[in-house]
Amino acid sequence: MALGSNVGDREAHLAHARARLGALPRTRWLKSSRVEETAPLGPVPQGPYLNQMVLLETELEPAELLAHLHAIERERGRVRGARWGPRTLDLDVVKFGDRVVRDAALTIPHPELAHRDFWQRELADLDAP
Ligand code: PH2
Ligand code: MG
Ligand code: MG
Repeated sequence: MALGSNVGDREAHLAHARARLGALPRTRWLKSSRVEETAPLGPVPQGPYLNQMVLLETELEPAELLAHLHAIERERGRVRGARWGPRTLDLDVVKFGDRVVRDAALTIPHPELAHRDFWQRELADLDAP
């Protein structure tokens, strides 16, 4: 699960997300990566992000997990604006075990997975002992 924030109190948004993810039903917190400040990607001019990866174990289905993620994003005042635009909190499922999901609401693995250096670094953190 990837966390991102580039509006408002970015640390507080990530901390809220970690607390809520750790308390999801039928879900166990395993570990988290470093938090990195990253230059904004994409066509929209915006401020730098804080990004972090967390590893969870869950019995939730991907669509159930996604519904929780959207609720947590809304708790931090997330407004769905321009695609790739600035956001208080973004929670993306980048991998879900070996599951492959391709529907209108959710694509797993995340299409940007191979293209984001910081995600690769953060995933490596989760692999480290
Ligand atoms: N997310 C985006 C758009 N651009 N840039 C960085 N550095 N980090 C992100 O998480 C990010 C982004 C859309 O989700
Ligand atoms: Mg995203
Ligand atoms: Mg997202």
